[in-house]
Amino acid sequence: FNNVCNNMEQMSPHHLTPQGKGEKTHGSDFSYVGIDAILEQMRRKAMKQGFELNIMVVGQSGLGKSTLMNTLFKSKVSRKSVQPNPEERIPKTIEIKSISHDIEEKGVRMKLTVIDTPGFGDQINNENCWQPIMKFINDQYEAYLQEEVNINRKKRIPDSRVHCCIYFIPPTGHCLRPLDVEFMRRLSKVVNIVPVIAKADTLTLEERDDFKETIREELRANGIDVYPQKEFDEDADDRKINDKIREMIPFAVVGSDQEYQVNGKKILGRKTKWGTIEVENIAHCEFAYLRDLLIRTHMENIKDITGSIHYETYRVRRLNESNGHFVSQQCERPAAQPKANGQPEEQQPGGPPQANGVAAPHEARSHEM
Ligand SMILES: Nc1nc2c(ncn2[C@@H]2O[C@H](COP(=O)(O)OP(=O)(O)O)[C@@H](O)[C@H]2O)c(=O)[nH]1
Ligand SMILES: [Mg+2]
Repeated sequence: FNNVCNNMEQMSPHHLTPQGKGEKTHGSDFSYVGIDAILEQMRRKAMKQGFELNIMVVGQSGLGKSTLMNTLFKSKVSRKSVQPNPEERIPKTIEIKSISHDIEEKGVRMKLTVIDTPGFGDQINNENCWQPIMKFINDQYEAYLQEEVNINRKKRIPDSRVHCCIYFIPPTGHCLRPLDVEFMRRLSKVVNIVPVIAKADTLTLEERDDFKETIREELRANGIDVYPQKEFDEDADDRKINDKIREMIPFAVVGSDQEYQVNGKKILGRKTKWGTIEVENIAHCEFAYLRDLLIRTHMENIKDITGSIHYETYRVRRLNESNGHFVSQQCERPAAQPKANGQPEEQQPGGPPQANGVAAPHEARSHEM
């Protein structure tokens, strides 16, 4: 079957007659169309293009953001393939900074970009400290939009949009701070937020569970919709899987980039006087759940929601803005002007046309600049 595919690729287009594959593999079965082969086509395309994911980390300095990202790269997802390069290790962060890693596993390539942000809320007055982060996210949407509306569009638009923002909650064990609420309330409208409890090894198991429950309640009470958002579940299957995740959020994580030997096995862990915390061991902390959500189970969905909900909201609003501008200029001209193609231009009754026929959900998911 693969051989047939390869041969077909080398042929010139006029050789691509319907007999190509169906005839050979299903000689007598005329009802076979070959739809199942589309999966293989998609797989081959995906293998060629590789995958991309942009993750942003936000939280006060010292909460282990940089460490956790190192953990992600060094943990099983990437340990085999990424050469530990001292320059690539993430330094103490003073500005918003992106670092990309190319990871390859079983022939599948992935570009994982981490956007590390400086300590969020480190100042005495933290009013509006979410603004630079909001601006960064919107700037990436804008860059994508500019590429999209460009007459000479690139075949593949470089995607620097933030697909997901991991928000680090300090392990106080009490409740969310007003700052946490404010940040997540605003940012959850423009980006997928995945909250985590940082340095969960500083809480007892009981404190951890209580804190998680409290945070879930507070998110609900403040109307903060973190990823995976209920309203975007597509069917009952989605709902079942995502409900499980929603019951576990926020993940209580521990990060480390130190390797230790435990029972002859190499593990990433934190060695204490009382023993070693294995970060990838789900009996010890929930780092593995976070990694699985981001990469193994929900990566495509995280990117889908970024494109079809968050970016779309931004796009519709921006195009409506410029459309309004365009219409106001148009009103000064006579009613029917011949267009370049000689057809009279139609005036739309009832105000300005929507940029793409979609009503702008302004109130529901407003993007702030
Ligand atoms: N106890 C504990 N310490 C951690 C954890 N993650 C990082 N640290 C330590 O916390 C300090 C700050 O970590 P860093 O990653 O630079 O924090 P950032 O400022 O948020 O990027 C370092 O000394 C880390 O070794 C963790 O999960 N548990
Ligand atoms: Mg840092």
